[in-house]
Amino acid sequence: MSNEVNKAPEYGADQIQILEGLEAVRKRPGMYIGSTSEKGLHHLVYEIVDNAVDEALAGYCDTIEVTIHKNDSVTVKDNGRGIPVGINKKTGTSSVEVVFTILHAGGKFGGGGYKVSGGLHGVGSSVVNALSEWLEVEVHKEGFIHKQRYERGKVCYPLEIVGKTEHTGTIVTFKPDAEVFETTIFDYNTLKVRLRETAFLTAGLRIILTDERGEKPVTNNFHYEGGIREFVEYLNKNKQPYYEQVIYCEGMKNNVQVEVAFQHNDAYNENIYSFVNNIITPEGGTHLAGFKNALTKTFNDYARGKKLLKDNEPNLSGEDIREGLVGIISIKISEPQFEGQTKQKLGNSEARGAVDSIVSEQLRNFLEQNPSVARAICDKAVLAQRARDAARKARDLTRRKTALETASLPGKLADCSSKNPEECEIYIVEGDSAGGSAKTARSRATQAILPLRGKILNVEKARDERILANEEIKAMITAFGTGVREDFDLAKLRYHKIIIMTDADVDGAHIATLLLTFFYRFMPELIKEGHVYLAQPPLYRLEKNRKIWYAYSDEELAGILDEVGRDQNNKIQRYKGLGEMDAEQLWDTTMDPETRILLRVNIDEEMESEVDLTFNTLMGDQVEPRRKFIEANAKYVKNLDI
Ligand code: 0RA
Repeated sequence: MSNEVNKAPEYGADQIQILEGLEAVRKRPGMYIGSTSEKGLHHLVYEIVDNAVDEALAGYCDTIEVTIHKNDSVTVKDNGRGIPVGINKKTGTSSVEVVFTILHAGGKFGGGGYKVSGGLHGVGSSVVNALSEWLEVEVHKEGFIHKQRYERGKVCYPLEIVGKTEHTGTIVTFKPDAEVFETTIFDYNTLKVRLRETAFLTAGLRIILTDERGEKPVTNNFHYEGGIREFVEYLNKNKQPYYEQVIYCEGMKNNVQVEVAFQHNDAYNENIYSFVNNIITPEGGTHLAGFKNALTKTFNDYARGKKLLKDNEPNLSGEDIREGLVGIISIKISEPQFEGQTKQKLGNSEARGAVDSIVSEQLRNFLEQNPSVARAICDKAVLAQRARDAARKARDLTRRKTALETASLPGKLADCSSKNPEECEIYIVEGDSAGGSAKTARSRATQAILPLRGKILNVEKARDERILANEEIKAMITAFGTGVREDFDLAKLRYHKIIIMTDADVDGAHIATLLLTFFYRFMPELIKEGHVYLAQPPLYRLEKNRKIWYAYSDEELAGILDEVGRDQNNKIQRYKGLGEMDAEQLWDTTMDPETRILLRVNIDEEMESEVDLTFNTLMGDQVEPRRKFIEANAKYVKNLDI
């Protein structure tokens, strides 16, 4: 055994500073991992995984195993070279200890010090350590197993040798500190979505996720030799691709490593996800701008050169070319700069040039070599251009018309009397009869009712001009007051709560999904800012000895029956729809702000690619995934009114 490794810990000046560093993390965890909510909790896992991914990017690791244990601790195991175990000259401790106890500059969310993948190992490990009840690291390296344990960031014993090994790699197990986090229970699906994404972004890397908490372990194995090409195929799996190949460009320029993959499908919306150092950039930035510019320019040049666009015809717009486009842009850059209010937008100008020039050159070659694909995309763009022209003309017409009619509110809307949007809510109600009851039941001052007839148009399957001509959709847009897409203005929102109230059955769930899809595609800010809710009508009414109970699930009904006794005095009614409730019942169970249950719909920006996929899965014919989605994406909020 080496003496070096077994030196007693020294609590010199450096050590004290170290403890103060990790104390700072414990005092203001949000600064280092964003938040102490469920989101921050999951970030702990990503921090450790990202270090192992760096080892994979360096070419030394091909498998990462992530395991959630029964006691809510998590193990991340990689087969890389292992964190160096030698003594660090500056601190006199092992490098492993340095990695886990010294706070590296800035911290991921603290002022500007963003993390860099591909080179700077170990950033973030100390933050995870500081925020864990305990953390154990095992390094397999140079024939030995080296181990160290920490509790709330403090070293329990110096790195010690605990056995022999023939392998190399790093195994980190940690238990998040319940004193720090609002919850310490990991959500399998959240980790699954993120780790699948990480695997797509790192071609060839295998990530195995296992959950040991249930009766039987559950496991997922992510491994994509095709990398982001397979990511595009995955995102397009529920759609009809417009041509067979996924178009792929890669290269390195100005110290920016660029990878782009895309493919059109026969739908109308565009879905491009951009990443910097494997981290999603929900607001895009220079890399995305470079890609869009290259695409627009290259296709216009090609279409002109091949006379697919006549001299007197205008250029295709970027939007025309991107209709139905699914794409991934992944760049690696050593010093990313993030801008914008949420620091989610890439600002480095060299990224724009690098992506633009690599995509322009390689796409031009691709189009020359694949004329039938090139032709198909150009034809699609020309069609999109014509449709957009027609839509513009139609919109101009309606704008002029509404100007004359002074933009009147829809006739079916029973508006509330208050003009203060913060206290106003609008119920979007399935069916005229339920709409009638809701109008009678409502609190007129603050609750508006908009009944919808039948199913609304599926916006996944129609072009904008048809969608915006649809009566139900027009009624919602006018009632909300915000406008849509680039005209959207949240400040004009007339109701701060938009509440979808549909029957508690399969059709109701379908209508709710159609509405959510419409909001998501045309006014996503409504959902992101937390203005959209689902009402929860009861499933059962129980009457016994002139007393009444309502149950919102089978379990709840069973609970109530256990309490009141199961005998023939029970009168149980199962509601098949809102229409079966009279106004008073509807008020008591579903609309009274004092007692109702609302589910707030939220979208995690980090999960957007999955949300998008879910939306088009949901638009298929299966009912079960649709219900599950709605349940998973809406969080219970009771008596939201402050
Ligand atoms: C620095 C240098 C070397 C490896 C690592 C860091 C390393 C860090 C982590 C974190 C998680 N897994 C990791 N695997 C490796 C190279 C050491 C050498 O050259 O032997």
